[in-house]
Order: sequence, then C-alpha cells, then structure tokens
Amino acid sequence: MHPKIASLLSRFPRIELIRWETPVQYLPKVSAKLGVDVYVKRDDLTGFGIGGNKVRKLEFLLGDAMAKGCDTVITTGAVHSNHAFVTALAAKSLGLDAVLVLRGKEQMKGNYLLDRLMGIETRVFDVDKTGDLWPIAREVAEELKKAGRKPYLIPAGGASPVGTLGYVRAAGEIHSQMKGLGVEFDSVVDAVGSGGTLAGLILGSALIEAPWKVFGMDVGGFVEGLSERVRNLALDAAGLLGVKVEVPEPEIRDYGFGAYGKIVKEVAELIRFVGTSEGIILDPVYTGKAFYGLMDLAERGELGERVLFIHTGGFPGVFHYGEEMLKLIQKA
Ligand code: 5PA
Repeated sequence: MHPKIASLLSRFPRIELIRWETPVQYLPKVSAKLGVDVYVKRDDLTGFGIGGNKVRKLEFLLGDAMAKGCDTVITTGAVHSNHAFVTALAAKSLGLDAVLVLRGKEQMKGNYLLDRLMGIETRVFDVDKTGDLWPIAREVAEELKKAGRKPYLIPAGGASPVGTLGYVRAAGEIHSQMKGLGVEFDSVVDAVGSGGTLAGLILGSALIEAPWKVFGMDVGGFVEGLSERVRNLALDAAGLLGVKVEVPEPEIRDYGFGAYGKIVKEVAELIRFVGTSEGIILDPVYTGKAFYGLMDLAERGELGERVLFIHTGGFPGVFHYGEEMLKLIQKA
C-alpha cells in the first residue's frame, strides 16, 4: 500500500471485507497475441460474496453506514445487478437489513437468483432503462423512517464520494504491487458503469503521481454525461479527503456495442478466447466489453508496452446471459 494513500484514508471508517491484496497476474497468451504485456488485477477475487469491484466500495460505504448508526441499507440496480446483490449480502453479514430496488423483469437466474436464495428483500419495477429508481429508493427510505428504522441510501453502483475511496485505495495497492513486480505499467484499464471505480482510480493515481494513464471503457452509456460525472465524483472524493489535486479529464472510450446490457458475438467469442487461453472468465456486460476495448486499443498502440486490466468481477452475468451468448457463438 502506498503510504500517502494509507495515511489519507486512515481517518475513514472501513469495514474489512477483503482480507488480502488481490493478485496481479501476467497473461502470456493474450500478451503474445497483442505484442503488448498484459497483466490482470484480479479484483474478481476480492473474496466477499461474488467478489468484484463493489466490495472495495462497500468497505467504505458500510463503514460509513455503521459509523452513522444506520440499521438498513437501500440500493438500486438492474435485476442482474452485481452491486445490488453484494451490497445486500455484505449488509446482512454485518447484521444490517437490506432492501433492493431493482429495475427489469424477475428472472430466476444470475444475481437475482442469488438475491432470492439469500432471502434478500427485493422490490422489482418493470421500468425501462432510463427510468430513475432513485425516487423509489427515497420513498422506501421514508417508509422505513416512519417505521422507526435508520436507513442508509447507496446510489446505483455505489457511485458516491465515499464509495469512490475504495478505488483510491486500490490505486495505492496497485502501485506497491507494481514495484514488487519490478515493472512499470503504462496504462490501467477498467470497465465503466456508474463511474465510481474509474473516478477512484483516477484520483488515487493523481495523488501518488502514478506513472500509468487510466483508461475507462464505457460499457454502453449506462449514465448520461459519463465523463463529467466521473470527474465530479473524483473531485468530490478529493474534497472528502481534504486534498487539492489536479484531476485529469477522464479518458473514456465507448465499447458498449450500442447499448448497456446488449450481448454481442464479438464479446462472447472473446470471453471464450480468454477463458480457454488464460483460465480467466470475463462477463458479457462489463469486463468482456472492457477487455475487448483493451485489445482493440493495445493493437492500435494506444496503451503502451505494459497494460494492467482491472478484472472487476461480474461472474453471475455469465449465467444470466449464458444461453444468449451460446446462440450467438453457434451461429458462427
Ligand atoms: C460494474 C458495475 P462502476 O459502476 O464503478 O463504473 O463499475 C463498473 C462495473 N464491472 C464493472 C462489473 C462486474 C460491474 O458490475 N455494476 C453496476 C451494478 O449494478 O452491478 C453498477 C452498474
């Protein structure tokens, strides 16, 4: 851990959900194919629930919720939301209640199946992708307050300044691991949904003057004005930390293939390639699209000689969309 980041974060309450530094692993086959050294930070192995990036944010979000004496966590997402499931699971493990306000149709697969299996309270609304769940979440909070509860609202994806601290911390972890490996990364690449992961990486990297440039792969216009939103999240998190730092304009590239959650053949084939060559399973909504973007940009020479991909998890998405992917591959 970079000492500057450790010291800046020390005054924020954090619940330790991750008990190790996630490994950084070299990908020999992918690197040979691209002629660029590709490493993966295995944040799919954060180790709580289904793992993934959300666990890093939750360490700080739930730390804040507990410090404020809240007893119920409310958050939102799609029915297939990785964030929603792991948030509720972590809340429950700490003795808190959780209510998930979800968008879409109930389908007994992927994360929704896990929600139900774990007895998590879900409220599902069949609104379209642009439908805002936040007012509904606030209503639920009001309802709980009237019943004498103390709710803690977490925005979709945990994208708040407090949640962003999780990836500020990750930047410090990456820095010390890079030194340990004796290499220098030219670029760090991650999938961008709600933006908190990218915002934290950008801020953390700026704070320690990291040698790498951070690239965010937009997986399908999940939110309007993504670049501005990411920058504002990074600036707000810097405000929280009480630091003055130059936050660069986010470098975001569109690899959404037209829509968030759209399952495409190119990504399904890439998931098969990375799985069968490196033993790493990517998902079709986030990490598969982001890795596609990484390979495309690396081939164009935009990422330098050494690239680090953040595997942000999302494994249940394979089971939510597996049949769809299989049909696309079999058509070939
Ligand atoms: C998600 C998001 P950010 O939301 O921090 O930008 O992270 C993107 C991301 N990888 C990357 C995986 C596996 C993700 O699940 N997921 C959301 C969810 O509801 O699960 C917030 C959209």
